Amino acid sequence: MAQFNEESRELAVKVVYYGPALSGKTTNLQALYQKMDPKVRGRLMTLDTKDDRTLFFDMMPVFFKTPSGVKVKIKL
Ligand SMILES: Nc1nc2c(ncn2[C@@H]2O[C@H](COP(=O)(O)OP(=O)(O)O)[C@@H](O)[C@H]2O)c(=O)[nH]1
Ligand SMILES: [Mg+2]
Repeated sequence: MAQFNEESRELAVKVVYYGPALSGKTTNLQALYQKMDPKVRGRLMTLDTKDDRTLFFDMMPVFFKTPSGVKVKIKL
């Protein structure tokens, strides 16, 4: 999902990946968090889903501004 607000020049992007339990979704997000510049990444929110896999998801916001002045907000 991507939305661009021309007035505020903000681009909001949401990237959702889904897959079976234990297929590496959380591990993937943790690896991205480790590699990402702390200046652009928000808090990695993970919930331990060992007991109840279907209810929860992980989320990491990423924020930065492009050289042309567009504010980019990504939710992974
Ligand atoms: N061999 C291998 N194991 C992985 C890989 N990615 C994740 N795992 C392991 O698979 C298990 C489940 O991963 P997890 O990220 O919790 O899966 P999720 O349920 O999709 O979030 C963990 O024990 C991980 O260490 C991978 O690329 N290779
Ligand atoms: Mg997980």
